[in-house]
Amino acid sequence: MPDGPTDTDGPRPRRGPTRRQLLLAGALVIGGLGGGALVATRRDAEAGPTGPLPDLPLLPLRREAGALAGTLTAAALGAGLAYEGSVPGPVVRVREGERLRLAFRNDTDAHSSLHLHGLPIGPDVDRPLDHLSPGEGDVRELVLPAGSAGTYWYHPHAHGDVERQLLAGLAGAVVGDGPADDLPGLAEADDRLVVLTRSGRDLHVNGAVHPLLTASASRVRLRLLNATAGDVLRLAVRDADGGRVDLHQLASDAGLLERPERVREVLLPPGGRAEVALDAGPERPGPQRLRLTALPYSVNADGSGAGPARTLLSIDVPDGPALPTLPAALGEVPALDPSSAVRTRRIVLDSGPAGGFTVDGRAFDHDRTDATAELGTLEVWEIVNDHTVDHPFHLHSYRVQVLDVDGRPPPHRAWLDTVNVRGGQTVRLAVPFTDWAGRTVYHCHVASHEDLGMMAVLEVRSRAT
Ligand SMILES: [Cu+2]
Repeated sequence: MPDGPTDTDGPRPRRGPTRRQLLLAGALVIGGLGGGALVATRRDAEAGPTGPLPDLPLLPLRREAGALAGTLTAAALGAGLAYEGSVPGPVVRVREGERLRLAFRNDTDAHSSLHLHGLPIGPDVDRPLDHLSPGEGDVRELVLPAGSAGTYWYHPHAHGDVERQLLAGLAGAVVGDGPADDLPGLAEADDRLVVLTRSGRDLHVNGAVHPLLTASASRVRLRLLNATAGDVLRLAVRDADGGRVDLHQLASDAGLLERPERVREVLLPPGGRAEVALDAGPERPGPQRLRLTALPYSVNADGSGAGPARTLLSIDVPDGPALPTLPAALGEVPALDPSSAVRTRRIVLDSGPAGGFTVDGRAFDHDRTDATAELGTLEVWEIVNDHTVDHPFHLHSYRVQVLDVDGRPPPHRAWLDTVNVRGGQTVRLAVPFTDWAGRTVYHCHVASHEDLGMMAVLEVRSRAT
Protein backbone atom coordinates (compact mmCIF):
# COMPACT_ATOMS: atom_id res chain seq x y z
CA MET A 1 0.00 0.00 0.00
CA PRO A 2 1.28 3.46 -0.80
CA ASP A 3 1.91 5.44 2.32
CA GLY A 4 1.32 8.84 0.87
CA PRO A 5 3.69 11.54 -0.24
CA THR A 6 7.04 11.28 1.41
CA ASP A 7 8.07 14.89 1.08
CA THR A 8 6.89 15.31 4.63
CA ASP A 9 8.95 12.38 5.91
CA GLY A 10 11.58 13.11 8.49
CA PRO A 11 12.43 16.37 10.15
CA ARG A 12 10.96 19.52 8.73
CA PRO A 13 13.23 20.93 6.02
CA ARG A 14 15.14 24.05 6.86
CA ARG A 15 16.50 26.58 4.48
CA GLY A 16 20.08 25.78 5.20
CA PRO A 17 22.64 25.14 7.85
CA THR A 18 23.61 27.46 10.59
CA ARG A 19 27.19 28.62 10.62
CA ARG A 20 27.78 26.29 13.56
CA GLN A 21 26.51 23.27 11.60
CA LEU A 22 28.78 24.14 8.72
CA LEU A 23 31.70 24.40 11.07
CA LEU A 24 30.80 21.09 12.68
CA ALA A 25 30.40 19.46 9.32
CA GLY A 26 33.78 20.82 8.34
CA ALA A 27 33.11 20.19 4.69
CA LEU A 28 31.36 21.71 1.72
CA VAL A 29 29.91 18.56 0.28
CA ILE A 30 27.58 17.26 2.97
CA GLY A 31 24.39 16.20 1.20
CA GLY A 32 21.41 18.47 1.21
CA LEU A 33 22.93 21.29 3.20
CA GLY A 34 23.36 23.99 0.62
CA GLY A 35 20.60 26.54 0.12
CA GLY A 36 21.36 26.33 -3.58
CA ALA A 37 20.56 22.63 -3.54
CA LEU A 38 17.05 23.49 -2.40
CA VAL A 39 16.55 25.76 -5.40
CA ALA A 40 17.79 23.11 -7.83
CA THR A 41 15.61 20.54 -6.14
CA ARG A 42 12.35 22.44 -6.39
CA ARG A 43 13.03 22.95 -10.07
CA ASP A 44 13.75 19.24 -10.53
CA ALA A 45 10.65 18.12 -8.65
CA GLU A 46 8.34 20.36 -10.61
CA ALA A 47 9.85 19.93 -14.04
CA GLY A 48 9.75 16.69 -15.95
CA PRO A 49 12.84 14.76 -16.90
CA THR A 50 15.44 16.62 -18.93
CA GLY A 51 16.24 13.85 -21.41
CA PRO A 52 16.91 10.14 -21.72
CA LEU A 53 19.06 8.35 -19.15
CA PRO A 54 22.53 8.31 -20.70
CA ASP A 55 23.95 4.89 -21.37
CA LEU A 56 27.40 4.63 -19.89
CA PRO A 57 30.12 3.50 -22.29
CA LEU A 58 31.69 0.09 -21.70
CA LEU A 59 35.46 0.00 -21.29
CA PRO A 60 36.80 -1.97 -24.26
CA LEU A 61 38.56 -5.12 -23.04
CA ARG A 62 40.81 -7.18 -25.28
CA ARG A 63 41.75 -10.81 -24.68
CA GLU A 64 45.45 -10.91 -24.01
CA ALA A 65 47.54 -13.74 -22.53
CA GLY A 66 44.69 -15.34 -20.58
CA ALA A 67 43.21 -12.09 -19.31
CA LEU A 68 40.78 -9.41 -20.36
CA ALA A 69 42.90 -6.28 -20.60
CA GLY A 70 41.89 -2.65 -20.66
CA THR A 71 43.25 0.79 -19.87
CA LEU A 72 41.83 3.63 -17.83
CA THR A 73 43.59 6.95 -18.40
CA ALA A 74 42.75 9.86 -16.12
CA ALA A 75 43.16 13.20 -17.87
CA ALA A 76 41.76 16.70 -18.08
CA LEU A 77 38.38 17.12 -19.80
CA GLY A 78 37.36 20.75 -20.17
CA ALA A 79 37.60 22.31 -16.73
CA GLY A 80 37.28 18.90 -15.07
CA LEU A 81 38.83 15.44 -15.12
CA ALA A 82 37.70 12.20 -16.73
CA TYR A 83 38.66 8.56 -17.19
CA GLU A 84 38.86 7.84 -20.93
CA GLY A 85 37.16 11.16 -21.68
CA SER A 86 33.88 10.09 -20.04
CA VAL A 87 32.08 11.34 -16.92
CA PRO A 88 31.23 9.04 -15.23
CA GLY A 89 34.04 6.81 -16.48
CA PRO A 90 33.44 3.78 -18.70
CA VAL A 91 31.93 0.67 -17.10
CA VAL A 92 34.33 -2.17 -16.45
CA ARG A 93 32.25 -5.33 -16.88
CA VAL A 94 33.60 -8.83 -16.25
CA ARG A 95 32.19 -12.22 -15.39
CA GLU A 96 33.06 -14.33 -12.36
CA GLY A 97 36.10 -16.47 -13.14
CA GLU A 98 37.58 -13.99 -15.61
CA ARG A 99 41.06 -12.57 -15.11
CA LEU A 100 41.06 -8.78 -15.47
CA ARG A 101 44.24 -6.84 -16.25
CA LEU A 102 43.53 -3.16 -15.79
CA ALA A 103 46.16 -0.60 -16.68
CA PHE A 104 45.93 2.87 -15.17
CA ARG A 105 47.65 5.94 -16.51
CA ASN A 106 47.77 9.27 -14.71
CA ASP A 107 47.72 12.02 -17.35
CA THR A 108 46.41 14.61 -14.89
CA ASP A 109 48.69 17.30 -13.50
CA ALA A 110 48.45 16.00 -9.91
CA HIS A 111 49.21 12.82 -8.01
CA SER A 112 46.46 10.26 -8.50
CA SER A 113 45.77 6.54 -8.24
CA LEU A 114 43.17 3.94 -9.17
CA HIS A 115 41.25 2.33 -6.31
CA LEU A 116 38.94 -0.57 -7.22
CA HIS A 117 36.40 0.04 -4.47
CA GLY A 118 34.93 -3.12 -2.94
CA LEU A 119 36.39 -5.61 -5.39
CA PRO A 120 37.90 -8.65 -3.70
CA ILE A 121 41.57 -7.74 -4.05
CA GLY A 122 44.42 -7.85 -1.56
CA PRO A 123 46.48 -4.90 -0.38
CA ASP A 124 49.29 -5.76 -2.84
CA VAL A 125 46.86 -5.28 -5.75
CA ASP A 126 44.91 -2.38 -4.23
CA ARG A 127 48.01 -0.45 -3.06
CA PRO A 128 45.91 2.29 -1.41
CA LEU A 129 48.98 4.05 0.00
CA ASP A 130 50.70 4.47 -3.39
CA HIS A 131 50.34 7.64 -5.43
CA LEU A 132 51.34 8.00 -9.05
CA SER A 133 52.97 11.18 -10.32
CA PRO A 134 51.71 12.88 -13.48
CA GLY A 135 52.74 10.76 -16.46
CA GLU A 136 53.09 7.53 -14.47
CA GLY A 137 51.06 4.36 -14.84
CA ASP A 138 50.62 0.96 -13.27
CA VAL A 139 48.71 -2.29 -13.76
CA ARG A 140 46.29 -4.22 -11.56
CA GLU A 141 45.47 -7.85 -12.18
CA LEU A 142 42.76 -9.84 -10.46
CA VAL A 143 40.46 -12.79 -10.93
CA LEU A 144 36.84 -12.11 -10.06
CA PRO A 145 36.12 -15.07 -7.75
CA ALA A 146 32.93 -17.11 -7.74
CA GLY A 147 30.31 -15.50 -5.52
CA SER A 148 31.51 -11.94 -6.06
CA ALA A 149 29.09 -10.81 -8.76
CA GLY A 150 27.87 -7.34 -7.90
CA THR A 151 28.27 -3.63 -8.41
CA TYR A 152 31.59 -2.00 -7.54
CA TRP A 153 33.42 1.13 -8.65
CA TYR A 154 36.74 2.83 -9.21
CA HIS A 155 38.00 6.23 -8.13
CA PRO A 156 41.22 8.03 -7.11
CA HIS A 157 42.78 7.41 -3.70
CA ALA A 158 45.45 10.13 -3.64
CA HIS A 159 45.28 11.24 -0.02
CA GLY A 160 44.58 14.96 0.42
CA ASP A 161 43.17 15.41 -3.09
CA VAL A 162 40.43 12.77 -3.29
CA GLU A 163 37.49 15.16 -2.92
CA ARG A 164 38.72 17.49 -5.66
CA GLN A 165 39.38 14.65 -8.08
CA LEU A 166 36.01 12.98 -7.41
CA LEU A 167 34.11 16.23 -7.86
CA ALA A 168 36.09 16.95 -11.02
CA GLY A 169 34.69 13.75 -12.58
CA LEU A 170 36.93 10.80 -11.68
CA ALA A 171 34.59 7.90 -10.87
CA GLY A 172 33.29 4.88 -12.77
CA ALA A 173 31.40 1.64 -12.19
CA VAL A 174 32.58 -1.97 -12.20
CA VAL A 175 30.01 -4.71 -12.75
CA GLY A 176 30.70 -8.34 -11.97
CA ASP A 177 28.31 -10.80 -13.59
CA GLY A 178 27.60 -14.27 -12.23
CA PRO A 179 25.26 -17.25 -12.55
CA ALA A 180 22.47 -15.61 -10.52
CA ASP A 181 22.10 -12.98 -13.24
CA ASP A 182 20.87 -15.71 -15.60
CA LEU A 183 18.18 -17.07 -13.27
CA PRO A 184 14.54 -16.75 -14.36
CA GLY A 185 13.09 -13.62 -12.82
CA LEU A 186 16.36 -11.71 -13.03
CA ALA A 187 17.36 -12.50 -16.59
CA GLU A 188 14.21 -10.81 -17.97
CA ALA A 189 14.67 -7.58 -16.00
CA ASP A 190 15.89 -4.38 -17.60
CA ASP A 191 19.30 -4.17 -15.88
CA ARG A 192 20.49 -0.58 -15.41
CA LEU A 193 23.41 1.15 -13.80
CA VAL A 194 22.45 4.27 -11.85
CA VAL A 195 25.67 6.12 -11.08
CA LEU A 196 25.01 9.04 -8.76
CA THR A 197 27.51 11.90 -8.73
CA ARG A 198 27.41 15.52 -7.72
CA SER A 199 28.37 18.44 -9.90
CA GLY A 200 28.01 21.74 -8.11
CA ARG A 201 24.48 21.98 -6.74
CA ASP A 202 23.05 19.13 -8.80
CA LEU A 203 23.00 15.41 -8.24
CA HIS A 204 23.57 13.64 -11.54
CA VAL A 205 22.44 10.22 -12.73
CA ASN A 206 24.89 8.79 -15.27
CA GLY A 207 26.06 12.36 -15.82
CA ALA A 208 22.62 13.95 -16.37
CA VAL A 209 20.26 15.95 -14.13
CA HIS A 210 16.92 14.15 -13.67
CA PRO A 211 16.93 11.95 -16.78
CA LEU A 212 14.25 9.48 -17.89
CA LEU A 213 14.74 5.73 -17.97
CA THR A 214 12.36 4.15 -20.47
CA ALA A 215 12.35 0.57 -19.29
CA SER A 216 12.21 -2.29 -21.78
CA ALA A 217 10.60 -4.72 -19.31
CA SER A 218 7.98 -4.56 -16.58
CA ARG A 219 10.74 -5.37 -14.06
CA VAL A 220 13.68 -3.00 -13.66
CA ARG A 221 16.89 -3.85 -11.83
CA LEU A 222 18.64 -0.72 -10.62
CA ARG A 223 22.31 -0.96 -9.70
CA LEU A 224 22.55 2.08 -7.44
CA LEU A 225 26.05 3.48 -6.90
CA ASN A 226 26.66 6.50 -4.71
CA ALA A 227 29.78 7.90 -6.35
CA THR A 228 29.43 11.33 -4.76
CA ALA A 229 32.23 12.75 -2.65
CA GLY A 230 30.08 13.18 0.44
CA ASP A 231 26.31 12.88 0.01
CA VAL A 232 24.51 10.36 2.21
CA LEU A 233 21.52 9.38 0.06
CA ARG A 234 18.26 7.94 1.32
CA LEU A 235 16.72 6.46 -1.82
CA ALA A 236 13.17 5.34 -2.51
CA VAL A 237 10.96 4.91 -5.57
CA ARG A 238 7.61 6.70 -5.68
CA ASP A 239 4.63 6.33 -7.95
CA ALA A 240 2.66 9.09 -9.66
CA ASP A 241 0.64 9.70 -6.47
CA GLY A 242 3.76 10.05 -4.37
CA GLY A 243 3.27 6.67 -2.67
CA ARG A 244 6.29 4.53 -2.17
CA VAL A 245 6.85 1.49 -4.36
CA ASP A 246 8.12 -1.68 -2.71
CA LEU A 247 11.65 -2.52 -3.69
CA HIS A 248 13.23 -5.95 -3.67
CA GLN A 249 16.81 -5.51 -2.58
CA LEU A 250 19.04 -7.97 -4.42
CA ALA A 251 22.53 -6.89 -3.44
CA SER A 252 24.37 -4.71 -0.97
CA ASP A 253 27.83 -3.14 -1.37
CA ALA A 254 29.79 -6.29 -1.80
CA GLY A 255 27.57 -8.75 -3.59
CA LEU A 256 24.21 -10.46 -3.63
CA LEU A 257 22.02 -10.98 -0.58
CA GLU A 258 20.94 -14.50 0.32
CA ARG A 259 17.47 -13.77 -1.04
CA PRO A 260 15.54 -10.75 -2.30
CA GLU A 261 14.51 -8.61 0.66
CA ARG A 262 11.49 -6.32 0.51
CA VAL A 263 12.47 -2.77 1.51
CA ARG A 264 10.88 0.67 1.25
CA GLU A 265 14.17 2.58 0.90
CA VAL A 266 17.91 2.14 0.97
CA LEU A 267 20.44 4.38 2.69
CA LEU A 268 23.55 4.75 0.57
CA PRO A 269 26.54 6.54 2.08
CA PRO A 270 29.16 7.88 -0.32
CA GLY A 271 30.86 4.81 -1.78
CA GLY A 272 27.90 2.53 -1.01
CA ARG A 273 25.94 0.39 -3.47
CA ALA A 274 22.64 -1.46 -3.51
CA GLU A 275 20.83 -3.35 -6.22
CA VAL A 276 17.05 -3.28 -6.17
CA ALA A 277 14.35 -4.71 -8.43
CA LEU A 278 11.04 -2.97 -8.95
CA ASP A 279 8.02 -4.30 -10.75
CA ALA A 280 5.10 -2.88 -12.63
CA GLY A 281 3.56 -5.82 -10.81
CA PRO A 282 0.04 -7.23 -10.69
CA GLU A 283 -0.97 -4.74 -7.98
CA ARG A 284 -0.19 -1.82 -10.28
CA PRO A 285 -1.21 -2.85 -13.79
CA GLY A 286 -0.59 -0.64 -16.78
CA PRO A 287 2.31 1.52 -17.84
CA GLN A 288 3.39 4.01 -15.22
CA ARG A 289 5.90 6.67 -14.42
CA LEU A 290 7.89 6.07 -11.24
CA ARG A 291 10.45 8.34 -9.65
CA LEU A 292 13.71 7.43 -7.97
CA THR A 293 13.82 9.94 -5.16
CA ALA A 294 16.34 11.14 -2.62
CA LEU A 295 14.22 11.46 0.53
CA PRO A 296 14.92 14.14 3.12
CA TYR A 297 17.94 13.17 5.18
CA SER A 298 20.06 14.95 7.72
CA VAL A 299 23.68 14.05 8.32
CA ASN A 300 23.50 15.96 11.59
CA ALA A 301 22.96 13.91 14.73
CA ASP A 302 20.31 16.42 15.87
CA GLY A 303 18.33 15.89 12.65
CA SER A 304 18.69 19.46 11.46
CA GLY A 305 19.32 20.65 7.95
CA ALA A 306 17.51 17.99 5.90
CA GLY A 307 16.45 19.28 2.50
CA PRO A 308 13.23 18.37 0.66
CA ALA A 309 12.74 15.21 -1.39
CA ARG A 310 14.43 15.35 -4.79
CA THR A 311 13.55 13.38 -7.90
CA LEU A 312 16.78 11.96 -9.31
CA LEU A 313 15.43 9.79 -12.11
CA SER A 314 12.04 9.24 -13.73
CA ILE A 315 11.34 5.65 -14.76
CA ASP A 316 8.70 4.72 -17.32
CA VAL A 317 7.75 1.09 -16.72
CA PRO A 318 5.71 -0.58 -19.47
CA ASP A 319 2.81 -2.91 -18.91
CA GLY A 320 4.19 -6.29 -19.78
CA PRO A 321 3.54 -9.97 -19.40
CA ALA A 322 3.81 -11.28 -15.85
CA LEU A 323 7.44 -12.16 -15.20
CA PRO A 324 8.65 -15.15 -13.21
CA THR A 325 9.00 -14.37 -9.52
CA LEU A 326 12.45 -13.30 -8.39
CA PRO A 327 14.82 -16.15 -7.55
CA ALA A 328 14.34 -17.46 -4.00
CA ALA A 329 18.10 -17.79 -3.51
CA LEU A 330 20.71 -15.30 -4.75
CA GLY A 331 24.10 -15.33 -3.02
CA GLU A 332 25.86 -16.64 0.04
CA VAL A 333 26.13 -14.48 3.13
CA PRO A 334 27.23 -16.86 5.89
CA ALA A 335 26.52 -15.88 9.47
CA LEU A 336 29.68 -14.84 11.33
CA ASP A 337 29.78 -15.84 14.99
CA PRO A 338 31.11 -12.95 17.08
CA SER A 339 31.87 -15.35 19.94
CA SER A 340 34.63 -16.81 17.76
CA ALA A 341 36.26 -13.39 17.32
CA VAL A 342 39.85 -13.18 18.58
CA ARG A 343 39.33 -9.64 19.82
CA THR A 344 37.00 -6.65 19.93
CA ARG A 345 38.62 -3.51 18.61
CA ARG A 346 37.18 -0.08 19.37
CA ILE A 347 37.70 2.59 16.71
CA VAL A 348 36.65 6.16 17.49
CA LEU A 349 35.85 8.69 14.75
CA ASP A 350 35.89 12.35 15.73
CA SER A 351 36.79 15.86 14.68
CA GLY A 352 40.31 17.04 15.34
CA PRO A 353 42.07 20.30 15.94
CA ALA A 354 42.04 23.04 13.30
CA GLY A 355 39.10 21.62 11.36
CA GLY A 356 40.67 18.22 10.81
CA PHE A 357 39.27 14.75 11.48
CA THR A 358 40.70 11.87 13.44
CA VAL A 359 40.58 8.12 13.97
CA ASP A 360 41.32 7.30 17.62
CA GLY A 361 42.37 10.89 18.19
CA ARG A 362 45.03 10.90 15.49
CA ALA A 363 45.13 12.29 11.96
CA PHE A 364 46.30 9.98 9.16
CA ASP A 365 50.01 9.24 8.95
CA HIS A 366 51.11 7.27 5.92
CA ASP A 367 54.10 5.80 7.80
CA ARG A 368 52.36 4.80 11.01
CA THR A 369 50.64 1.43 11.48
CA ASP A 370 47.57 2.00 13.61
CA ALA A 371 46.25 -1.54 13.87
CA THR A 372 47.59 -5.04 13.27
CA ALA A 373 45.53 -8.18 12.78
CA GLU A 374 46.24 -11.80 11.98
CA LEU A 375 45.26 -13.41 8.72
CA GLY A 376 42.66 -16.14 9.19
CA THR A 377 41.03 -14.59 12.24
CA LEU A 378 37.69 -12.92 12.87
CA GLU A 379 37.57 -9.63 14.77
CA VAL A 380 34.71 -7.52 16.04
CA TRP A 381 35.16 -3.83 15.29
CA GLU A 382 33.18 -1.33 17.32
CA ILE A 383 33.03 1.82 15.24
CA VAL A 384 32.20 4.69 17.58
CA ASN A 385 31.21 8.03 16.07
CA ASP A 386 31.93 10.63 18.77
CA HIS A 387 31.21 13.45 16.34
CA THR A 388 28.01 15.27 15.42
CA VAL A 389 27.75 14.25 11.74
CA ASP A 390 27.65 10.97 9.80
CA HIS A 391 30.94 9.26 9.04
CA PRO A 392 30.67 6.35 6.59
CA PHE A 393 33.31 3.81 7.59
CA HIS A 394 35.17 2.07 4.74
CA LEU A 395 37.66 -0.79 5.06
CA HIS A 396 39.74 -1.85 2.06
CA SER A 397 40.32 -5.50 1.00
CA TYR A 398 38.14 -7.10 3.72
CA ARG A 399 34.36 -7.03 3.50
CA VAL A 400 32.37 -6.80 6.70
CA GLN A 401 28.94 -7.58 8.14
CA VAL A 402 27.06 -5.32 10.52
CA LEU A 403 26.31 -7.14 13.81
CA ASP A 404 24.32 -4.33 15.38
CA VAL A 405 23.76 -0.57 15.42
CA ASP A 406 23.54 0.74 18.99
CA GLY A 407 22.66 -2.83 19.95
CA ARG A 408 19.98 -3.37 17.28
CA PRO A 409 20.66 -6.07 14.67
CA PRO A 410 20.25 -5.12 11.00
CA PRO A 411 17.09 -6.26 9.14
CA HIS A 412 19.06 -8.78 7.06
CA ARG A 413 22.60 -10.08 6.71
CA ALA A 414 24.71 -8.41 4.04
CA TRP A 415 28.31 -8.03 2.95
CA LEU A 416 29.31 -4.38 3.12
CA ASP A 417 32.44 -2.33 2.63
CA THR A 418 31.08 1.14 3.48
CA VAL A 419 28.96 1.45 6.62
CA ASN A 420 27.31 4.70 7.63
CA VAL A 421 27.81 5.60 11.31
CA ARG A 422 25.66 8.45 12.54
CA GLY A 423 26.88 10.99 15.06
CA GLY A 424 26.76 9.43 18.52
CA GLN A 425 26.22 5.92 17.17
CA THR A 426 28.21 2.74 17.74
CA VAL A 427 28.14 0.17 14.96
CA ARG A 428 29.58 -3.28 15.63
CA LEU A 429 31.07 -5.05 12.63
CA ALA A 430 32.22 -8.62 12.10
CA VAL A 431 35.50 -8.40 10.18
CA PRO A 432 36.89 -11.68 8.84
CA PHE A 433 40.51 -11.40 7.70
CA THR A 434 40.47 -13.92 4.90
CA ASP A 435 42.40 -14.42 1.67
CA TRP A 436 45.31 -12.02 1.94
CA ALA A 437 47.74 -10.23 4.24
CA GLY A 438 49.24 -6.79 3.76
CA ARG A 439 49.15 -3.13 4.65
CA THR A 440 45.94 -1.29 3.87
CA VAL A 441 43.64 1.45 5.15
CA TYR A 442 40.31 2.16 6.80
CA HIS A 443 38.76 5.59 6.61
CA CYS A 444 35.70 7.77 6.42
CA HIS A 445 34.30 7.82 2.87
CA VAL A 446 33.26 11.46 2.98
CA ALA A 447 36.21 12.40 0.80
CA SER A 448 36.86 15.72 2.50
CA HIS A 449 36.99 14.00 5.91
CA GLU A 450 39.43 11.42 4.57
CA ASP A 451 41.52 14.16 2.96
CA LEU A 452 41.59 16.01 6.30
CA GLY A 453 42.89 13.05 8.26
CA MET A 454 40.09 10.56 9.03
CA MET A 455 42.04 7.53 7.83
CA ALA A 456 44.28 4.94 9.48
CA VAL A 457 46.58 2.08 8.49
CA LEU A 458 45.84 -1.60 9.13
CA GLU A 459 48.45 -4.30 8.72
CA VAL A 460 47.20 -7.88 8.42
CA ARG A 461 50.00 -10.37 9.04
CA SER A 462 50.03 -13.99 8.07
CA ARG A 463 50.83 -16.49 10.82
CA ALA A 464 53.77 -17.83 8.85
CA THR A 465 55.74 -14.59 8.92
CU1 LIG B 1 33.56 11.43 7.80
